This record gives sequence, structure tokens and C-alpha cells, in this order.
Amino acid sequence: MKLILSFLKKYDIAIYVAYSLTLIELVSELLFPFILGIMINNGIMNENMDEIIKWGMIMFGITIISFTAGMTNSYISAHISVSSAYDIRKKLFAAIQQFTFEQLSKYPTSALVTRFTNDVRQIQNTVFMGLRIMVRAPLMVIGSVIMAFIVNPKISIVFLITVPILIIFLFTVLNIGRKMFVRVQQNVDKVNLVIQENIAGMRVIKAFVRGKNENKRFSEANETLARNTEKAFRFMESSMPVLMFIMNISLVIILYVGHQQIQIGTTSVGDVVAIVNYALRTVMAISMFTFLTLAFARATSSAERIAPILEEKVDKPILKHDYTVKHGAITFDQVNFTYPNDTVNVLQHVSFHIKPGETVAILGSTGAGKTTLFQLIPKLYTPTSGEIFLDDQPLHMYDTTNLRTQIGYVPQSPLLFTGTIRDNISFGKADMSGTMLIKAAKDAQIHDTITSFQHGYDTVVGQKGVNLSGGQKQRISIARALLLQPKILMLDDATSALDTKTEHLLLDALRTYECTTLIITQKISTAKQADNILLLDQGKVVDFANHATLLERSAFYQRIVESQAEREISHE
Ligand code: TTP
Ligand code: MG
Repeated sequence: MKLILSFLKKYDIAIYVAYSLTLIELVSELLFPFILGIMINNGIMNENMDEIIKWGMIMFGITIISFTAGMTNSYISAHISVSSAYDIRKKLFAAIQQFTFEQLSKYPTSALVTRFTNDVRQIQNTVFMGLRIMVRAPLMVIGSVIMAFIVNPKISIVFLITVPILIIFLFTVLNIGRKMFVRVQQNVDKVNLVIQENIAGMRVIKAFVRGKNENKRFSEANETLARNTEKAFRFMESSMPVLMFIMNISLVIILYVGHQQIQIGTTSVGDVVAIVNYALRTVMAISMFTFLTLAFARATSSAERIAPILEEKVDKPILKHDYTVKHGAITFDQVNFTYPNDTVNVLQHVSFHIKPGETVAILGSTGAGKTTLFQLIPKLYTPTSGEIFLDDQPLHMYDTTNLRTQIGYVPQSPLLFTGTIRDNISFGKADMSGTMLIKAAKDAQIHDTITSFQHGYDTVVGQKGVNLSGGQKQRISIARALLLQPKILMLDDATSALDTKTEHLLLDALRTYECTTLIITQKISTAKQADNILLLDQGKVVDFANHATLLERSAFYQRIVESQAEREISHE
């Protein structure tokens, strides 16, 4: 609620205008039955044409005023609601951009997508309805009752009975309805989750012929959603006949009492018509208001889901010095790491020192914690304990954005964005000249492949780069990292899809860069070419030395070498 109001603050003038227009609209609407009554009494009952025309003109004028006020109000309300939705989306997006991996892992992608779409729309609709109805409906009820009493108090006593009954009835309905809609919203989240997982993992699902199971999972979620939505709407709908019944009864009473009074001459036909009119308006206003409260409940729960995202603390250390990485030395000192919401110690007492400009291979079986170790360096995660130093400065002293522009990170599963190859390579640095770009591509051993495409660097890669092979995507990611001219280059298994010759050329090219290079690999042939090798097993450092030394002193290393040699022989 506070959230919605905070986003509306900047539109306060527009909101005042909207509400002033509402008042004009309201007064016109309340006057209308009154004048209708006068017209009937003075004009129609007396067959006086002049009176009919006079009051008819006045009614016409009022209608025009009310119509204009209503239209303008609609226009302003639409503007306010759409603009505030725009603001919320913008702020949400900015907030998520600032998220650390830890924060991101708290919200599944599907949940974030629903915040942007469904939740923001819910708020937008409610803001619109709120501006149109919130003030008008209650005042309309009060105004109608007062006007009816002015016209004829005896007949209007009916209002004192029906209005409270209506209000109590509708609010009871609403209370139950609201709980049902909360459940519907949870079902929507569930369906989104399944859809999102399926689209993201379509290939895996197809490859493992999991389609049937996934269909079942989706059907279940979808059916629950449909069933609960139907229940909620059916329940709300079923209140309508009851509402009509109460309304009709009160109309009958008004007409009955009115008829009797006309006979004894204490009231006139026009007055009865006016009161019937007020009764109708009252019922309409009450039901409009109940639906608004329902929308309000949904908007509040939407806002409650958006608020935590906006309130996430942004990692902005207070920096005394704006450090930049000058040499590229990396030191881990007793680093431990556990993923958030997990208990497994993925990295245990990891310590090592890498000299500036060194090329270090990180070798270890799958799940050893290699990727995890990488993610700590650009501060994607923070160590649970221990300290990491870059050039003797603790990592937390570096400004995150600054730091990341100095690190070329090629993740394990390269992600390309929709756009041209050129866009994808210059992604980290849009202002790079063409020659730099081509040099980066050449060094990444992808230039020849790109030029062999019909459109060369302007070839458009589809969503997630579907029309490129895994190895091609890896090399484009490498080119992207090289273009940054990083002080630290990190390749996470990025050479796995390359043949030995290309890999050799790539590693040779990397040597011409003045940077510390970390290469995660499973292959001895790659590790061999590095200055040093960090052996990692189950989150612990096993050894740290060059190929020759390890071959001599590390049984662990010897085993890997032997097993890979055997495999090569059996392949031949
Ligand atoms: P990784 O660090 O991903 O292991 P790895 O990179 O050495 O493995 P691979 O060669 O297959 O790429 O994982 C170490 C452990 O941490 C593993 O048990 C999975 C867990 N983990 C998480 O819980 N969350 C994560 O985001 C990642 C990357 C790993
Ligand atoms: Mg990995």
C-alpha cells in the first residue's frame, strides 16, 4: 500500500485534478434525478410543453458537464495509472540489475517475470479504478440517500434498511472472495514457474524425452489454476442474483409506498421516479465499490510481492579509495564458501597465490568447486570466511562495477544475446573501434568462422544464439572478454569444445595479452601449457605447481594423467 502511494506521489497535482473532476461528475449525477422529478411533476403531469423543454435543456446541459468531467477524469486516470506502472517497472528493472547472485537466487526467474507483468498490471488497473471510483462511489451512496430524503423522507426510510444490508452482504462476499483470489494468484505463479522452466530447458527435456512428465506437471498446475479461478469467479457471480433480489425488493417497497402516498396526495409521480433513480444509483455505487475493494486486495498483495525486491539492499561499499587492478596478482587466504540457503562447504580453506601475468590452469573433477572459485573473484558471491586479495588489496575494497570491467570472465555456458555477432562481442564495451574488435576475434580464433558467414560480423544470432555451435559461442564469449583488455582473464571450461590445434593457437594468442589468465579445464593437454596448475578436489586445494613438478610429486595428478592417456590410447 505504502509502495503504491509512494509511486503516486509525483502525480499529486494530476490526482487532485482527477478528484475535482470526480466531484463535478458526482454533483451532476446527483442533480439529474432531482431535475427529472421536477420535469415530470411540472411538465409531464401538467402537460406543460414549455416546462418540459426548459428542464430538458437543463438536464442536457448537466449531462454534457458530467460527461466531459467523466471523460477528462478517465483520461487523466489512465495517464496516471499507466505512468506509475511504467515507473514501477523501471525501478524494478534497475533494482534487479543491481542484484548480486545471492539476491538473484532468492527469486526464481518466473517470480521476477510475474512481478513485471501480472503484478504491475494489477496495480495499474487498481490505480485506474481507484481514481475513478474510490471517492465517487461512497459519496454517491451518501449523496443519493441525502437527496432521496430531501425529495421525500417517508419513502426514503427504505434506504435506511437496504443500504446497510447491501453493504454487510457485499463485504462478507468480498472477504471470502479475496481469499479465493489470493489462492488463484499462487496458482498463476506455479503455472509460470513450470512454463519458464520448460522453455528454458526445452532442449534437455526433449533430449531426455521428459516431455510426457512435463506435460503432466503443466496440466496439473494449469488445471488447478483453471479450477480455482472458475470457483472464485463463480462465487463472485453468484452474489449478483442476491444483489438484484435485494434491489428489486426495495424498488417494490418504494413503488408501493409511493403509490399509496400519491393516492392520498402527499407525494407526486416525479418524486417517486427520482427516488427510484437514487435507489438504483446507490446499489450501483455499492457494488462498484465492493469490486474496487476486491481489486485493491489483489493490488495490495501484488505490491507486497514487489516491495521486497525494491527494498533489497544494494551492495555499495563506502569506498575510501577507488582501487583499480594494476598488476593482476590474486591471493586466496583460507577462503571458505557455502552457497546461500545451503549447508555444503563447497570451498574449504582454499589458499593460493597467483603472480601477475601468470597463466594458471585449474584442474579438478566435476563438482570440485572450480566454477564456484571463479565466481568469487568478480564478487558474484562473497566468501563465507577468509579473504581474497587482488594486488594486496582486499577484494571488498574494490568498487564492484569498476572491478568487473577489469575482469574478462567467460562463463561455463556462454550466453549470447539477440543481436549481431558484432553487438555480442562489443557487449562489454560498446565504444570499441572495429580494428580492436577484429583483433579480439582473431585472437579468440573465431574471425575466420565469422567472415565465412554470409553477413560476417553482422550475422544476427537468435535468442541464446541458437544458430551457432557450442564451440563457436564459446569463442565469441572469449572475444568479448578479450576486447575488454582485462587485467584478469578467466575462462571457465571455455576451450572444452575446441580441437587441440585451435586450442593451441588460442592459448598462444592469450599469451600476448598482459593479463593474469585463469583457465578451468578437465584436460591435461590444456593444463600442461599453463605456468602453474591448481589442483582442486572436493573444494580443497590438493596441490599448486607446474606440470613437471606435479608429475613428479603428486599421486593425484599422476592418476589423472594416466587415466587421460589411457583414454587417448583406447580412442586411437
Ligand atoms: P561447481 O563449482 O560448479 O563445480 P565445478 O565447476 O568444479 O564442476 P564442473 O566441472 O562440473 O563445472 O560446483 C561445486 C558445488 O557447488 C556442487 O556441489 C554444486 C554446487 N553449486 C551450487 O550449489 N550453486 C551454484 O550456483 C553452483 C555453480 C554450484
Ligand atoms: Mg564448473
